[in-house]
Amino acid sequence: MAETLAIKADFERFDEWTEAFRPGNLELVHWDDLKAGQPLDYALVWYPEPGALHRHPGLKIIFSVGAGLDHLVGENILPPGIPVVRMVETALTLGMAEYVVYHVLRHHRFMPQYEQFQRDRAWEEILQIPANQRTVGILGMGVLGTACAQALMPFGFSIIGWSRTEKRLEGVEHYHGADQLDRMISRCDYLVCLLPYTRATRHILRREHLRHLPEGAVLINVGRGGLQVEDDLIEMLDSGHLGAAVLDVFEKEPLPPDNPLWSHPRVTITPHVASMTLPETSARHVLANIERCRAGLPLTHVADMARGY
Ligand code: NDP
Ligand code: OXD
Repeated sequence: MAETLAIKADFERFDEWTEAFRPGNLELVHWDDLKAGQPLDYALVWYPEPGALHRHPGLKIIFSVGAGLDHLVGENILPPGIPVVRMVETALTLGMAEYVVYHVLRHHRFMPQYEQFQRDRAWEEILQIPANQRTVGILGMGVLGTACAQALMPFGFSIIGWSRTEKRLEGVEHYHGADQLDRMISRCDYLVCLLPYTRATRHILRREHLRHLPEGAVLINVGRGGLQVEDDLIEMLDSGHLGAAVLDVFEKEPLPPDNPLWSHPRVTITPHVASMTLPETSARHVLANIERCRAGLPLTHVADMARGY
């Protein structure tokens, strides 16, 4: 009998998910069609309700639809003892690299200023700064941070990274641990945040750390909204210490219409779309792990839920 995979994800694309999982010899079930107590082998989920994953005996793996796992944190969300596998897939990785390169280059080439000049019909030049005189810092040198660093390298920027543990990546100067954070931040003309949201990283983008940025630096937060303190960002943007902010994620999503960030002249807002999980490529990642499970091999990209990522 075929094993069962239930999906609680982007239901508008359920047909696409079904097609993508065809090679897996699985019975695919839409989460809303599950019967009470129906046994399940695998679940692919985004924001499951408390208790929902406990109601189905037999679960072998819980797959997160996203790279981030904060949607799985909370009372009674995860049944104990079942491995959680993070989403690591090519479309998600490439999409993030595109977004970050685009916004770094947009600011590096003064496009917000030139767009204003155009609106003003002003023929004005700003002296271009060579990329090798600018530093891009990446907080979180995991799968996505590393891909962004590699995508930025050909332009010649100096790239520095920060993570929890020590790392080596050719072309990147590395910092790690809380003690080295402010030193790393003090060098960044562009600061990209690709940290997961955990107890240790909550509100890490606050004045206490961001005040170390060089005057006029640009912040790009694509990690999670809970990493930033919005009031601190607004104050630092108003004072000019922060030259601009590109924010894809917010503590409250959707961002409420009365949030002052919407109309701040130096803020670019996107609605948590820096990158997206695509059924075709993510099904390959899920199926590869299901094959490993069937073969009794260790799974890849298993989350450490005690650490939070
Ligand atoms: P990874 O788990 O591969 O990488 C996380 C990185 O953060 C690691 O380098 C890790 O350090 C570092 N880190 C974690 N905690 C700390 C800490 N306390 N201090 C210093 N460094 C820390 O995750 P991904 O790269 O796959 O994804 C990163 C995040 O991006 C996701 O958690 C999600 O929130 C966000 N995301 C946002 C999307 C969007 O559309 N806006 C899309 C996809 C993801 P170490 O390597 O030493 O463990
Ligand atoms: C993710 C996201 O975590 O899309 O993958 O935010």
